[in-house]
Amino acid sequence: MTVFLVIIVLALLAVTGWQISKIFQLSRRPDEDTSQVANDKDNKLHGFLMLAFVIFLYAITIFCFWEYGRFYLPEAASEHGSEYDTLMFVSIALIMFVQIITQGLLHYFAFKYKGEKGKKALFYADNDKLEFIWTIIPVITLAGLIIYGLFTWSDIMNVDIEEDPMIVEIYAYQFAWRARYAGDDNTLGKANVRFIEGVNQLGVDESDSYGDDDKIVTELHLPVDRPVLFKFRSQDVLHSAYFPFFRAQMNVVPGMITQFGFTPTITSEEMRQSEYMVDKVKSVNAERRERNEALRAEGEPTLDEYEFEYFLLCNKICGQAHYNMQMKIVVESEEDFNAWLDEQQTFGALMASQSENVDRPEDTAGDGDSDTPAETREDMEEDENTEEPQESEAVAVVEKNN
Ligand SMILES: [Cu+2]
Repeated sequence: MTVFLVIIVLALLAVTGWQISKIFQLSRRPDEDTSQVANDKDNKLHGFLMLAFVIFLYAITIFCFWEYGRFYLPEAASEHGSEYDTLMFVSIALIMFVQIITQGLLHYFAFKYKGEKGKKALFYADNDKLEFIWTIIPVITLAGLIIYGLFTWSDIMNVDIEEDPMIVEIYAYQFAWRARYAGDDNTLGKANVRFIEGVNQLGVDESDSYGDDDKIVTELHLPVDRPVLFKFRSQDVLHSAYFPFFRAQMNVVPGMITQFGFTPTITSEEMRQSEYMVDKVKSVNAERRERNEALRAEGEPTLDEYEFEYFLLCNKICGQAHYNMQMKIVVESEEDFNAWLDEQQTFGALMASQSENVDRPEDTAGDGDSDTPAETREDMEEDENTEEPQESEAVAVVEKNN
């Protein structure tokens, strides 16, 4: 019944609308132009609108640079970073220069040559010289940009092994990072997700003696001015290791090892003292203090004071807690770095402590590692009897079970 009434009301509304439109038609002045063809007045209006639109476009561009320019990253904290920034700047500057001129001309011509009664367009077939000019200039410019980009790319991506870079493994899993230092031999022990068990979170192969002096940590420390070669490995899904301050990013792919090398040039402390960071920290803390007042009024826990740290972030949406997948990076002097690294436990010592704990079953504290997903550990235990595991197969097992 209700449906029927609604249909009747809608039908009556439609009839009313139709009748009203008829009244409007009848009440029109007889001399009014009812033609669908644009007249001079329409063309003039649209010509001005075209001009107004391009002015709006330029105004909003200038506003965005003015208002949001502060969100640009500060000076790059790695050796290749300045090369990268220069390439970015040159490309953007060139594109913007051409864009501003061509967009402006497009709208200006639409305004200048707007339709007018009696005006006729000129028939102009072609002009070889003009066509040659507007083809050859973009070709040369683009070729230059591409060649410049390729040289920069190969410069950044090719790691010079002669420079003896420090080898560090970056291991990703849902939803955290681990770093593994290669130890005194600067060679990482072999690893495979099938070996993940107990405290062996990264699946380091115990039978490979290169792994004994490896050190697994939850915070990445880097000595300033020393080349580092990162080897990336993922336990589960695609992640992306993103080091914004060092202008570096590399996909972390299950079943394969990817790599990226860079040399950090600015220590965490130096970055903290830089003018850019002092201002930034000040403004973040001013905002936090303001928010804290509101939070206190609501009886909610307040926010801590912000202090700058470098971070490694995940830049691939890899699951629910992706947004929080980060690892602190500390860039420090060689001495500080060595002192910190000396304090870290080696993989060999870690495994020895685990077997001691197994001998004394009453304190199996080593297994309480909450960071390794429990289901993954169980999967690994099931697959233990397979010899010579293939990494890709092992990954498939983990993925299937996730
Ligand atoms: Cu991730």
